Amino acid sequence: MAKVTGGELVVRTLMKAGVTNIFGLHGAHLETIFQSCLDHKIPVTDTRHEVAAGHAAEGYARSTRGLGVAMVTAGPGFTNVITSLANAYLDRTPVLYITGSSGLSEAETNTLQSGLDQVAIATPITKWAHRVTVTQNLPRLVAQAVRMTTSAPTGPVLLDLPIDVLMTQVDEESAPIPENLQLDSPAPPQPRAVDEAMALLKAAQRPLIMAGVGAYFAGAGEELRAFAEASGIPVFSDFQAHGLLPSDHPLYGGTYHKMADLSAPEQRPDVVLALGVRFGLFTLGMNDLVVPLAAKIIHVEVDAKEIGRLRQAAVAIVADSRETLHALNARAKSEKWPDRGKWQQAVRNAKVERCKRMQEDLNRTAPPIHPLQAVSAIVDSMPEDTIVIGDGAEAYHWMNEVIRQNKPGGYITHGFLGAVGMGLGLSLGAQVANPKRPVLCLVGDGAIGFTIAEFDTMARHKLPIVAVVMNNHSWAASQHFQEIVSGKNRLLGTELRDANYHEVAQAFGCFGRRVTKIEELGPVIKEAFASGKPACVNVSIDVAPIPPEVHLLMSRH
Ligand SMILES: Cc1ncc(C[n+]2csc(CCOP(=O)(O)OP(=O)(O)O)c2C)c(N)n1
Repeated sequence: MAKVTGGELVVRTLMKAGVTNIFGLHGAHLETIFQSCLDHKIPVTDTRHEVAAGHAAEGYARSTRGLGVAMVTAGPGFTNVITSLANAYLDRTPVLYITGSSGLSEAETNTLQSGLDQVAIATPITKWAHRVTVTQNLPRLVAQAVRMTTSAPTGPVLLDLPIDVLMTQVDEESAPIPENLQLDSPAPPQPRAVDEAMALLKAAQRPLIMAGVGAYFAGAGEELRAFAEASGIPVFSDFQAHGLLPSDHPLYGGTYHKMADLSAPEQRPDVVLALGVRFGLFTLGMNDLVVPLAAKIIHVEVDAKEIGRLRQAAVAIVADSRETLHALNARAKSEKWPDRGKWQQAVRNAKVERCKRMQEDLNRTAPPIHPLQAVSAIVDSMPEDTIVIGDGAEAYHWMNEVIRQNKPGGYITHGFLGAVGMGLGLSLGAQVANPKRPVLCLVGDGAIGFTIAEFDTMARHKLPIVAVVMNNHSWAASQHFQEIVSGKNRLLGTELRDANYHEVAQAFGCFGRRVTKIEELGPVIKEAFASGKPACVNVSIDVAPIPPEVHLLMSRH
C-alpha cells in the first residue's frame, strides 16, 4: 500500500476542493505541504510577510467569490497573519488559513515557535478554528473546513496542523479524500415574504435598492439588473457590490454614502430593498443620513443575526440575494409598476449636482495636485476592466467619487476592520486570480509602508500590479481628525516625511516614477501599465482637502 504524508493529504484534499493557488510564507513546520505543492504543481505565491499572504488570500476570494487559501508557519507566522484573520472574519471572506504548529509529541517543551494556543487565539475571529491531531483525519477535517468557509454566511476557518501530524506517513487507503467539498445550496426565500416585499415595493413612492456585499457574493448581478429595470427602482451599492450594475447604468446612483445627497424631505427614500446589506459603518451606523429612520426596510440577508442589527426590518428574508431576486423577478414581469420617472430623475439630479460641486477642484491648474484630480486622471487613464484596490483612508474615499466599473468584483477596499495597509496584499491575490485583468492599487503614503517589501513578491511572481501612492506626507485621515477634533495646532504622530517610495519599488526591479504635475499623471499611469512590470507611481498631492465622505463620517463625532 502506498504511504503518504499528512501534508500530501492536505494538498490532495485542497485540490479536490478546486484550489489552484495558495499564498504563504515558508516555515519548517509546513515543509510537507510545500513539497506536495511542488509535486502537484500547485503554485505557491510566497510573500515577504505573512499578513500579505493572508490579505492575498482575501483578495483572491473577494475578486472571484471563491475560496482563498493562506498558509503560515507556527508561532510568529501565525501571529503575523492575525490582522488578516480579523479582516476576513468581520467581512465574512471565505479564506482557509492553514497554520503549522509544534509537534504533539513536543507539547509543553518550550520548543521552537511554540507555546501559543493558536486555536484559542483564533477562535473569536474565525467561524471555526481547530487543531488536527490524527494524520488520517486530515482529509475529513480539511473538507469540513472548506465547506464551513464557503457556505453561507461565509467566513474564515483556521486549521492548526502540528508538524508531526503533517510528517507522519500513513497508508493512503486509510485516509480517503471526501467528495462534495464545495456545497452549492443557496437558501431560497419564503413565498409569503416575497409577496410582502412585492406589495411594499409597489406601494412605495420613493423606493431604492441597496446592493450589499451579500448580493455580490451571491452572484446576483443579472437578477439585480433585471429587477431594477422591470420595477424602475434605482440602485445604490457598497464597494464590493460596485459593478453589479454598471456605473453608467441610468438606474445606478453610486455607493451608499451618496444616498445622503437625497436629503430634502421630498427626496428621502420611503422603502429600501436591502440585498445582502450589513448595516453599520458604510450606512453611517445609527445616523439616518443614508437610510432614513422612517424608511421601511425589506432586509434580505443569509445571516439572521444581521437582521434588525441597526434597523428594524418591515420584511425580514433570511435567504440568498440572488434567489430572492429570482423569486421577485418571477413576479415582477406580470406586475404593473407605477411610473418612477420623476423619482429616477431626482436620483440622477443628485448625482449631477455632486459632480458639479467637484468641478472647481478638478479645474485647479497650479500645483499641488488636488487628490480629486489625481483619482480622476487615474480612472481616465487606466485600462478597461481594471480591478481597483483601495487602501489608505482618504485615498479611497476620493476614489469613491470617480470610480467606474462595469463588472462586479473590480473594486475591493476596506471592510469593518478598517485595516490600513492591506492593499498590496489584496492586490497580489486579485492579480493571481485574474491574470488577464489589470490591477491598480491606490494607496496612501502611510499605508504603503506596512508591506512595501511586497514589491519584491510582485517582481518575483511577475504580477504587474500598478500601485499609485497618494503622497501627502501625512496619515491624512488621522491628521484631519486631529485638526477637526483637537485643533490645527494639536498634531501628534500624524505627519510623515516625503519619501521616494517609487525608488524602493525600483530597487526590487519594478517600474517606478514620481509625479508632481497633474498633466503628467495620466501618461505615467499608461506607461506603468504598458511596462508589463509591477509599478509604483508616487504622486505628490495636496494634504489639505478632505473628501466629502470623510466629512460625513467625521461629522458624527
Ligand atoms: C492598521 C491600522 N493602523 C492605524 C489605523 C488608524 N488610521 C485610520 S486612517 C489612518 C491614516 C491613513 O493614512 P494614509 O495611508 O497615508 O492614507 P490617507 O488617509 O492619507 O489617504 C490611520 C493611521 C488603522 N485604521 N489601521
